[in-house]
Amino acid sequence: MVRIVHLADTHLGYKQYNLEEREKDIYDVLEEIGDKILEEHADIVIHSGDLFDSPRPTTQAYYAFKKFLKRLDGKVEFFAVLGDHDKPKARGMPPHKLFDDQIQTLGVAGVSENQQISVDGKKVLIAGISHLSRTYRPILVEELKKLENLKTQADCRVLALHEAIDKFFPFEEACEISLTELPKNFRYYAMGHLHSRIKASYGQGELTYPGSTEIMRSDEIGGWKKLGKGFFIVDVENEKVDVAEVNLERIRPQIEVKLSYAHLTDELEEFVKKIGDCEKLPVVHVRVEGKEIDRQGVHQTLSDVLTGKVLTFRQVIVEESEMRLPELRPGSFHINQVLKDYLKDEKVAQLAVEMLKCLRQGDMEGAKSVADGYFQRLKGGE
Ligand SMILES: [Mn+2]
Repeated sequence: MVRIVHLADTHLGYKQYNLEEREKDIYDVLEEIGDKILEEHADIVIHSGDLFDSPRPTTQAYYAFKKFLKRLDGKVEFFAVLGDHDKPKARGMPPHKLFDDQIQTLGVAGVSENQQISVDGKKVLIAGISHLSRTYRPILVEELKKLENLKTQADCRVLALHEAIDKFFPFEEACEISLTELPKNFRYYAMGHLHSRIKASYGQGELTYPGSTEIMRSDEIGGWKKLGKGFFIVDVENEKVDVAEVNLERIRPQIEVKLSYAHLTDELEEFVKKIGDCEKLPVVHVRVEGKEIDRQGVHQTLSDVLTGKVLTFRQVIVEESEMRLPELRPGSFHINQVLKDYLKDEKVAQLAVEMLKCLRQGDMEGAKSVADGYFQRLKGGE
C-alpha cells in the first residue's frame, strides 16, 4: 500500500487584514499539519502549489517551512509544484529552491517532470507541472498529452497540478483547462488552486482539490463550516484508491452574522452570547441591514460590544433601498447568469460579461473598446 498526504494552498506568509495574528495562524496550522502527517505515517507528501503566498517570502514564512520540514525529519518523500502565488515572474528562482535537498519541485520550466520512487515494493510515478497561466494553455495541453502517452513500468501514477478546471469553477474565462484535457490513465490527480474541498472520480482514478489550509477569504467560510478544512490522506492499493479527509482543528473560526439596524444592540448582545469559548478569538463578518444607517454609529456600537471578544470584525452596511444582490453559492452559479439576474437586461449583461473578460486579464484597452462598441450600437438605435 502507498500512503500519500496531499495538501495545497498553505499560502505561508499571507497576512489577512494585515494582522500579525492572522499571519501566525497560517504557521500554527502548518505545525498542526506536520503533527498529523507524522501520525498518519505517510510515505509521500505532495504539495500542489501556493506553498508560499509570494515568490519572495518573508523570513518568517521561510522559517515556518524550515521548521515544518525539520519536524518531518526526512520521513517522507516530499514533492511540490509551484502555484500562481509562489511562481516567480520570468525566470527567477522559486523559493522552494532553498529546500531542494528535502523537496522536489516538479515542472518548474513549463514542461512536465516525473520521478519514479519505490514504496513498499511498488513503483510509484509522481508527475507534475507547475502552474501555467491561460496564456500558456496550448503548452499545458500539449504537456498533458505527453503525460498520457508516457511509457512507464510504474504500478501507480500520480499527477500534481495547480490549475483551475472548468468543471469545478464558475468563472469559465478564468479556467486554465477543461476536465477532459487531463490524461485519463492516472490513479490520483493531486490538484491545487481552488480553495474549497473537491473530490471527484476521473479517468482511472480520483481527482481532488484539498483546498486551502486556513480561511483565506470570507467566501471560504461556508465551505469550512460544512466540510471542514485540511488535507487528504490517500491510500493506493492495487485497483483501489481511498481518499480520506483530515480536518485541522487550529483554524481560527470565522463567523458571519446578519443584524438589523433597527434592533442592532439587542441582536448584537444576543450574538455575543452565542460566540462561546473558542481557543482562538474569531474573526466576525457583520452585515447590518436597514434604513438610513449611520455607518459611523454602527462601527462604534460594534466596536464597543465586540472588542475583546473577537480578533477583528468587518462590517458591511446594506441599505434597504439598495438593489438586492443575488446570493452566491460557491460552485452552483454561473457568472453570466448572475450578471443577467442582477442587471435585468440581456444586452447590458452581455456588455458586462465582455468587459469582465477583458478586465480580468488587465486589458483596459479591450474593455474600453467593448464599451465603445456598445454605445455606438446604442446611438445607432440597434
Ligand atoms: Mn493558486
